[in-house]
Amino acid sequence: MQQIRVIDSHTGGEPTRIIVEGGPDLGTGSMAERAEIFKNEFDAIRTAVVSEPRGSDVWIGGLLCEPCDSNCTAGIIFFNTASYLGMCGHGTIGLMVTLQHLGRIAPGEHSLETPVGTILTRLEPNNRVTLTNVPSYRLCANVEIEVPGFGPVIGDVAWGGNWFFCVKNLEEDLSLSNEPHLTQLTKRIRNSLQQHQITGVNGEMIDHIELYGPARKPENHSRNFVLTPGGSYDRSPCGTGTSAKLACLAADGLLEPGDKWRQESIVGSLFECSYEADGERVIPTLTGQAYISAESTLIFDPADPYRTGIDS
Ligand code: PYC
Repeated sequence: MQQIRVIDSHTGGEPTRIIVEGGPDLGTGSMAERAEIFKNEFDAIRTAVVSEPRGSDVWIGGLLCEPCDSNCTAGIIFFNTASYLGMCGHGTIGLMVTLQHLGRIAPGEHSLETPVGTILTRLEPNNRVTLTNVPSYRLCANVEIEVPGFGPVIGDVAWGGNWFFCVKNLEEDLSLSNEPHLTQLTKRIRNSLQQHQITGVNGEMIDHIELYGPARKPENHSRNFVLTPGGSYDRSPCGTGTSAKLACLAADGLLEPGDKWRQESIVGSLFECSYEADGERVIPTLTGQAYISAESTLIFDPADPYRTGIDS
Protein backbone atom coordinates (compact mmCIF):
# COMPACT_ATOMS: atom_id res chain seq x y z
CA MET A 1 0.00 0.00 0.00
CA GLN A 2 1.40 3.41 -0.97
CA GLN A 3 2.31 5.70 1.90
CA ILE A 4 3.26 9.37 1.88
CA ARG A 5 4.98 11.10 4.76
CA VAL A 6 3.97 14.69 5.39
CA ILE A 7 4.79 17.44 7.86
CA ASP A 8 2.12 20.03 8.66
CA SER A 9 2.74 23.54 9.84
CA HIS A 10 0.82 26.77 9.94
CA THR A 11 1.93 30.30 9.18
CA GLY A 12 -0.23 32.88 10.90
CA GLY A 13 -3.04 30.31 11.02
CA GLU A 14 -2.80 29.19 7.36
CA PRO A 15 -1.81 25.51 7.05
CA THR A 16 0.87 23.97 4.84
CA ARG A 17 1.39 20.22 4.30
CA ILE A 18 4.81 19.32 2.88
CA ILE A 19 5.37 15.91 1.27
CA VAL A 20 8.77 14.85 2.55
CA GLU A 21 8.77 11.16 1.50
CA GLY A 22 6.81 8.93 -0.88
CA GLY A 23 5.92 11.65 -3.41
CA PRO A 24 6.02 11.11 -7.18
CA ASP A 25 9.29 11.00 -9.14
CA LEU A 26 9.07 14.00 -11.48
CA GLY A 27 12.55 13.70 -13.01
CA THR A 28 15.29 16.30 -12.97
CA GLY A 29 13.87 19.20 -15.04
CA SER A 30 13.15 22.70 -13.78
CA MET A 31 10.43 23.13 -11.13
CA ALA A 32 8.12 24.49 -13.88
CA GLU A 33 8.72 21.34 -15.96
CA ARG A 34 8.24 19.10 -12.94
CA ALA A 35 5.00 20.92 -12.01
CA GLU A 36 3.67 20.10 -15.51
CA ILE A 37 4.53 16.41 -15.04
CA PHE A 38 2.90 16.48 -11.58
CA LYS A 39 -0.26 17.97 -13.12
CA ASN A 40 -0.43 15.66 -16.13
CA GLU A 41 0.64 12.36 -14.59
CA PHE A 42 0.20 12.45 -10.81
CA ASP A 43 -2.65 14.86 -10.14
CA ALA A 44 -4.41 12.29 -7.92
CA ILE A 45 -1.57 12.76 -5.41
CA ARG A 46 -2.42 16.47 -5.19
CA THR A 47 -6.09 15.76 -4.41
CA ALA A 48 -5.22 12.86 -2.10
CA VAL A 49 -2.99 15.10 0.03
CA VAL A 50 -5.01 18.32 0.29
CA SER A 51 -8.64 17.56 -0.59
CA GLU A 52 -11.19 16.06 1.79
CA PRO A 53 -11.23 13.71 3.64
CA ARG A 54 -7.53 14.31 4.55
CA GLY A 55 -7.57 18.05 3.93
CA SER A 56 -9.90 20.83 2.83
CA ASP A 57 -9.90 23.99 0.68
CA VAL A 58 -7.88 25.71 3.39
CA TRP A 59 -4.80 23.54 2.84
CA ILE A 60 -1.76 24.34 0.73
CA GLY A 61 0.39 21.33 -0.11
CA GLY A 62 4.01 21.34 -1.19
CA LEU A 63 6.12 18.65 -2.83
CA LEU A 64 9.70 18.86 -1.61
CA CYS A 65 12.07 18.24 -4.56
CA GLU A 66 15.78 17.94 -5.18
CA PRO A 67 16.87 21.30 -6.66
CA CYS A 68 18.41 21.51 -10.17
CA ASP A 69 21.08 23.87 -8.92
CA SER A 70 23.16 22.33 -6.15
CA ASN A 71 23.63 25.81 -4.64
CA CYS A 72 19.92 25.78 -3.76
CA THR A 73 18.70 24.07 -0.61
CA ALA A 74 15.55 22.56 -2.15
CA GLY A 75 12.95 22.79 -4.85
CA ILE A 76 9.26 23.12 -4.05
CA ILE A 77 6.01 22.78 -5.98
CA PHE A 78 3.00 24.21 -4.13
CA PHE A 79 -0.57 23.13 -4.82
CA ASN A 80 -4.07 23.39 -3.40
CA THR A 81 -7.46 21.72 -3.89
CA ALA A 82 -8.01 23.64 -7.14
CA SER A 83 -4.66 23.37 -8.90
CA TYR A 84 -0.95 24.32 -8.68
CA LEU A 85 0.52 27.59 -7.43
CA GLY A 86 3.44 29.52 -8.89
CA MET A 87 4.71 30.44 -5.45
CA CYS A 88 3.33 30.57 -1.94
CA GLY A 89 4.63 32.98 0.69
CA HIS A 90 3.10 31.45 3.80
CA GLY A 91 3.95 27.99 2.42
CA THR A 92 7.61 28.98 1.98
CA ILE A 93 7.76 30.07 5.63
CA GLY A 94 6.15 26.73 6.60
CA LEU A 95 8.62 24.84 4.39
CA MET A 96 11.66 26.47 6.02
CA VAL A 97 10.42 25.63 9.51
CA THR A 98 9.67 22.08 8.30
CA LEU A 99 13.23 21.67 6.97
CA GLN A 100 14.55 22.95 10.30
CA HIS A 101 12.31 20.50 12.17
CA LEU A 102 13.76 17.67 10.04
CA GLY A 103 17.27 18.82 10.94
CA ARG A 104 18.04 19.48 7.27
CA ILE A 105 18.82 23.18 7.60
CA ALA A 106 20.32 25.55 10.15
CA PRO A 107 19.51 29.23 10.62
CA GLY A 108 20.93 31.33 7.79
CA GLU A 109 20.32 31.93 4.10
CA HIS A 110 18.84 29.33 1.80
CA SER A 111 17.75 29.55 -1.84
CA LEU A 112 14.70 27.66 -3.02
CA GLU A 113 13.65 26.79 -6.57
CA THR A 114 9.97 27.30 -7.43
CA PRO A 115 8.11 27.00 -10.74
CA VAL A 116 8.20 30.82 -11.10
CA GLY A 117 11.82 31.42 -10.11
CA THR A 118 14.43 31.07 -7.41
CA ILE A 119 13.79 32.85 -4.15
CA LEU A 120 16.11 33.69 -1.28
CA THR A 121 15.06 32.90 2.28
CA ARG A 122 16.59 33.44 5.70
CA LEU A 123 15.75 31.17 8.62
CA GLU A 124 15.94 33.18 11.84
CA PRO A 125 15.53 32.33 15.54
CA ASN A 126 12.03 31.62 16.94
CA ASN A 127 10.68 30.08 13.74
CA ARG A 128 10.87 33.39 11.91
CA VAL A 129 11.59 33.34 8.19
CA THR A 130 12.33 36.21 5.83
CA LEU A 131 11.81 35.60 2.14
CA THR A 132 12.71 37.68 -0.87
CA ASN A 133 10.02 36.91 -3.39
CA VAL A 134 10.09 36.82 -7.19
CA PRO A 135 9.86 40.22 -8.92
CA SER A 136 6.29 41.48 -8.60
CA TYR A 137 4.41 44.02 -10.70
CA ARG A 138 1.11 45.66 -11.51
CA LEU A 139 -0.22 44.63 -14.89
CA CYS A 140 -3.35 46.87 -15.09
CA ALA A 141 -4.50 49.72 -12.88
CA ASN A 142 -8.06 50.71 -11.97
CA VAL A 143 -9.90 47.99 -13.84
CA GLU A 144 -13.65 48.49 -13.38
CA ILE A 145 -16.08 45.57 -13.51
CA GLU A 146 -19.77 45.21 -12.73
CA VAL A 147 -20.32 42.62 -9.99
CA PRO A 148 -23.92 41.41 -9.84
CA GLY A 149 -25.49 42.32 -6.49
CA PHE A 150 -22.54 44.53 -5.51
CA GLY A 151 -22.26 47.19 -8.24
CA PRO A 152 -19.05 48.48 -9.82
CA VAL A 153 -15.80 47.18 -8.36
CA ILE A 154 -12.46 48.82 -9.18
CA GLY A 155 -9.11 47.13 -8.68
CA ASP A 156 -5.61 46.45 -9.96
CA VAL A 157 -4.42 43.25 -11.63
CA ALA A 158 -1.02 42.37 -10.17
CA TRP A 159 1.50 39.51 -10.04
CA GLY A 160 3.26 38.44 -6.84
CA GLY A 161 4.06 34.84 -7.85
CA ASN A 162 0.32 34.21 -8.49
CA TRP A 163 -2.29 36.50 -10.11
CA PHE A 164 -4.29 38.85 -7.89
CA PHE A 165 -7.09 41.36 -8.24
CA CYS A 166 -6.48 43.99 -5.54
CA VAL A 167 -9.80 45.74 -4.91
CA LYS A 168 -9.58 49.50 -4.34
CA ASN A 169 -13.05 50.99 -4.00
CA LEU A 170 -14.80 48.85 -1.38
CA GLU A 171 -14.84 49.52 2.34
CA GLU A 172 -15.96 46.24 3.81
CA ASP A 173 -15.95 45.16 7.45
CA LEU A 174 -12.85 42.90 7.51
CA SER A 175 -13.95 40.95 10.58
CA LEU A 176 -13.91 37.18 10.82
CA SER A 177 -17.62 37.28 11.70
CA ASN A 178 -18.23 38.87 8.26
CA GLU A 179 -16.37 36.08 6.43
CA PRO A 180 -19.44 34.54 4.68
CA HIS A 181 -20.24 37.92 3.07
CA LEU A 182 -16.58 38.56 2.14
CA THR A 183 -16.28 35.11 0.59
CA GLN A 184 -19.46 35.57 -1.44
CA LEU A 185 -18.35 39.03 -2.61
CA THR A 186 -14.84 37.96 -3.64
CA LYS A 187 -16.16 34.85 -5.42
CA ARG A 188 -18.53 37.06 -7.43
CA ILE A 189 -15.65 39.40 -8.28
CA ARG A 190 -13.62 36.43 -9.51
CA ASN A 191 -16.55 35.16 -11.61
CA SER A 192 -17.01 38.64 -13.12
CA LEU A 193 -13.33 38.85 -14.04
CA GLN A 194 -13.67 35.52 -15.82
CA GLN A 195 -16.86 36.52 -17.59
CA HIS A 196 -15.21 39.73 -18.81
CA GLN A 197 -12.09 37.73 -19.80
CA ILE A 198 -9.85 39.85 -17.59
CA THR A 199 -6.74 37.76 -17.00
CA GLY A 200 -3.06 37.88 -16.17
CA VAL A 201 -0.49 37.55 -18.98
CA ASN A 202 -1.02 34.73 -21.52
CA GLY A 203 -4.67 34.49 -20.48
CA GLU A 204 -3.73 33.14 -17.04
CA MET A 205 -6.65 33.11 -14.63
CA ILE A 206 -6.79 35.68 -11.82
CA ASP A 207 -7.58 33.19 -9.11
CA HIS A 208 -6.85 35.23 -5.95
CA ILE A 209 -8.97 38.25 -4.92
CA GLU A 210 -7.87 40.70 -2.22
CA LEU A 211 -9.81 43.23 -0.17
CA TYR A 212 -8.01 45.81 1.98
CA GLY A 213 -9.03 47.93 4.93
CA PRO A 214 -7.59 49.71 7.95
CA ALA A 215 -5.41 47.74 10.36
CA ARG A 216 -6.84 46.90 13.79
CA LYS A 217 -3.52 47.53 15.57
CA PRO A 218 -2.10 51.04 15.37
CA GLU A 219 1.42 49.75 14.60
CA ASN A 220 0.18 47.97 11.42
CA HIS A 221 -0.61 49.52 8.06
CA SER A 222 -3.47 47.45 6.66
CA ARG A 223 -5.72 44.41 7.15
CA ASN A 224 -6.65 42.13 4.26
CA PHE A 225 -9.02 39.40 3.20
CA VAL A 226 -7.73 37.09 0.45
CA LEU A 227 -9.87 34.60 -1.44
CA THR A 228 -7.73 31.67 -2.55
CA PRO A 229 -8.29 29.45 -5.64
CA GLY A 230 -10.02 26.63 -3.71
CA GLY A 231 -12.63 29.09 -2.41
CA SER A 232 -11.45 29.51 1.18
CA TYR A 233 -9.83 32.61 2.64
CA ASP A 234 -6.16 32.89 3.57
CA ARG A 235 -5.68 32.90 7.32
CA SER A 236 -2.23 34.42 6.82
CA PRO A 237 -1.74 37.86 5.19
CA CYS A 238 -0.85 35.94 1.95
CA GLY A 239 2.79 36.34 0.91
CA THR A 240 2.21 36.45 -2.83
CA GLY A 241 -0.85 38.68 -2.32
CA THR A 242 1.07 41.11 -0.15
CA SER A 243 3.82 41.13 -2.82
CA ALA A 244 1.20 42.05 -5.42
CA LYS A 245 -0.12 44.76 -3.09
CA LEU A 246 3.39 46.19 -2.58
CA ALA A 247 3.75 46.39 -6.38
CA CYS A 248 0.46 48.37 -6.56
CA LEU A 249 1.43 50.69 -3.69
CA ALA A 250 4.81 51.33 -5.35
CA ALA A 251 3.18 51.99 -8.75
CA ASP A 252 0.79 54.50 -7.13
CA GLY A 253 3.68 56.23 -5.31
CA LEU A 254 2.18 55.32 -1.93
CA LEU A 255 5.16 53.35 -0.55
CA GLU A 256 8.84 54.08 -1.05
CA PRO A 257 11.55 51.40 -1.45
CA GLY A 258 12.75 50.25 1.98
CA ASP A 259 9.71 51.62 3.84
CA LYS A 260 8.05 49.12 6.20
CA TRP A 261 4.59 47.73 5.45
CA ARG A 262 2.98 45.66 8.23
CA GLN A 263 0.18 43.60 6.72
CA GLU A 264 -2.45 42.08 9.02
CA SER A 265 -4.59 39.14 7.92
CA ILE A 266 -8.30 38.72 8.60
CA VAL A 267 -7.39 36.60 11.67
CA GLY A 268 -4.92 39.25 12.89
CA SER A 269 -1.68 37.44 11.96
CA LEU A 270 1.13 39.56 10.54
CA PHE A 271 3.75 39.79 7.77
CA GLU A 272 6.37 42.54 8.02
CA CYS A 273 7.28 43.66 4.52
CA SER A 274 9.20 46.10 2.36
CA TYR A 275 10.43 46.18 -1.22
CA GLU A 276 13.37 47.16 -3.39
CA ALA A 277 12.74 48.82 -6.74
CA ASP A 278 13.65 46.87 -9.88
CA GLY A 279 12.70 49.12 -12.82
CA GLU A 280 8.92 48.82 -13.26
CA ARG A 281 8.85 45.89 -10.83
CA VAL A 282 9.46 45.46 -7.11
CA ILE A 283 11.38 42.82 -5.22
CA PRO A 284 9.33 42.17 -2.07
CA THR A 285 10.76 40.96 1.23
CA LEU A 286 8.42 39.46 3.81
CA THR A 287 8.92 38.12 7.32
CA GLY A 288 6.55 35.76 9.12
CA GLN A 289 6.55 32.91 11.59
CA ALA A 290 5.42 29.29 11.29
CA TYR A 291 4.90 26.41 13.73
CA ILE A 292 4.96 22.66 13.17
CA SER A 293 1.56 21.13 13.91
CA ALA A 294 1.83 17.45 12.88
CA GLU A 295 3.97 14.72 11.39
CA SER A 296 1.97 12.00 9.69
CA THR A 297 1.96 9.13 7.28
CA LEU A 298 -0.88 9.20 4.76
CA ILE A 299 -2.24 5.74 3.99
CA PHE A 300 -3.92 4.88 0.68
CA ASP A 301 -6.04 1.78 1.14
CA PRO A 302 -6.90 0.42 -2.35
CA ALA A 303 -10.37 -0.43 -1.00
CA ASP A 304 -11.02 3.20 0.05
CA PRO A 305 -13.21 4.83 -2.64
CA TYR A 306 -12.02 8.29 -1.50
CA ARG A 307 -8.31 7.48 -1.18
CA THR A 308 -7.47 10.13 -3.77
CA GLY A 309 -9.79 12.72 -2.26
CA ILE A 310 -13.26 13.95 -2.98
CA ASP A 311 -13.04 15.71 -6.33
CA SER A 312 -14.91 19.00 -6.13
O1 PYC B 1 1.01 33.12 1.19
O2 PYC B 1 1.33 33.35 -0.96
C1 PYC B 1 0.67 32.94 -0.01
C2 PYC B 1 -0.57 32.18 -0.26
C3 PYC B 1 -1.14 31.90 -1.46
C4 PYC B 1 -2.29 31.17 -1.20
C5 PYC B 1 -2.39 31.01 0.16
N1 PYC B 1 -1.32 31.64 0.72
